[in-house]
Amino acid sequence: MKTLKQKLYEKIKEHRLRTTVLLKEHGDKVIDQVTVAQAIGGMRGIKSLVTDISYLDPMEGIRYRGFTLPEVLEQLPKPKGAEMPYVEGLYYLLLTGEMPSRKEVNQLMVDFKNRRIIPHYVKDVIDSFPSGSHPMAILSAAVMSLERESHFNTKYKKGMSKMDYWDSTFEDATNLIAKMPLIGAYIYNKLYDPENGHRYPDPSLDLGANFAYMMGKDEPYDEVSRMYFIIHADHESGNVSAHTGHLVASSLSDVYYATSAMINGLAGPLHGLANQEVLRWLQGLKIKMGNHFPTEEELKKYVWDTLNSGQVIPGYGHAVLRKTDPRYTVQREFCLKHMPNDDIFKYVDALYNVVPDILREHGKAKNPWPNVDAQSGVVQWHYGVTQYDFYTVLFAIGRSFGVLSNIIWDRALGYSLERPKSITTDMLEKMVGIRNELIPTEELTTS
Ligand code: HAX
Repeated sequence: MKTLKQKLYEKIKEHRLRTTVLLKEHGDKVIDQVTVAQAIGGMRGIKSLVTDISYLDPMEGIRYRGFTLPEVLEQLPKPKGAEMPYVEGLYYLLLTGEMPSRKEVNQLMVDFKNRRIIPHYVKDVIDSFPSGSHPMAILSAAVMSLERESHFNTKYKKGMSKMDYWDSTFEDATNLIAKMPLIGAYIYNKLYDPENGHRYPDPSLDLGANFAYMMGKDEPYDEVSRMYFIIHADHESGNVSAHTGHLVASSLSDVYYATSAMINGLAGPLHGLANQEVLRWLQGLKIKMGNHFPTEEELKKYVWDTLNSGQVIPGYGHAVLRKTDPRYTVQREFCLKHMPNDDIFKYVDALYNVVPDILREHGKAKNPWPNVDAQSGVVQWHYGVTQYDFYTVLFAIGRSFGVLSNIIWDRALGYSLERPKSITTDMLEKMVGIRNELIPTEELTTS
């Protein structure tokens, strides 16, 4: 049986030809245009990134390598009797585009287990953070401290062919992915459960179950972890975390620099941090309601009060999606099955019935439907992870699977250093005919 790395190399050799033909024979064909609104408005919708790992359809939601989330959850191999598949299998799928067999996943699990050691200095870095530090800042620094382990850097310094970049990047990426859950669990225990203390990994457990064990959480938190890491893994390449990882890696910074940067991008409240914001907002609602469950009118008032004070409704809206996020739906179904009477789930459910109509009436958000973050904190809270500052760390562990798979492929296909062109507001005004003064032509054309 071929290892994941051997299989990946076969795929890389096939794919390189496709990219070469596209570049050499069709490199000057136009695939998109850019409007003023796109240039000022965060480059929404401009087709300017290429990835085969995942694709986000506005109406359907995410597909990993062509598979919808329900298909991924159904078809990836699972531990005996489990509902949620092995996360290790997802890595195989993202990298190769093929659903792995149980044997292939077993082989990969051994590889992951061999890489799942965190050097002592990483723990020292975590331990040395001052109190009040956000767990995402600690995670980012912990990942950064591992940079000295980079195989890519060592080989690059010795002189390495561009055709071999992918190989040491694969080694770095797989080492880091295997360590991320351990780092996350260490941060959790350090910040919130020092009495339980640090647990060493259990070699008999898969990545998700071992994470649950190291967090000190009982079943079905292993299922929750597998579900969580899988649904957060990738959302094509333009979102802030994925794009940051890709951008930083495009300068040939190694995966430790790129992943730390990805984590920093994810830590914003408009992106990954929205999951903690949702819980904070829900807790605010609960406190306001005292001992009773809100009526529909009270819910509507809470939502309107948030909007009228100039804040966004966390967990709703999306830059690309125009329907309920399938990642929300996967978690909702899990809640309906395992925790239908959970107090906070009832709030989330009740809000789902009022928020979309209010956002429509409010008239700003292009997408009034819930995104992944509207549900994810609720599941964590139910299983005892009530420290909502930590939720984005869980997102980051999941997201590293997609970002790192992309970086391996970027290196394999020789994707270029990212360098879009900026222009000044004066130039923009001239281009649309607001100003008539002449602007030197070279300023409009140089790169
Ligand atoms: N509540 C209130 N207003 C909202 C809104 C919401 N949930 N979503 C969008 N809007 C507003 C925007 O702030 C914007 O207002 P201005 O014109 O005053 O700037 C307007 O509607 C148009 O925005 P849009 O085009 O619909 O959305 P964007 O692509 O600009 O932004 C966001 C997408 C996800 C950032 C946005 O919907 C938002 O702020 N949502 C709440 C935060 C959130 O849940 N973030 C997580 C998103 C999923 C994710 O990335 N997870 O990691």
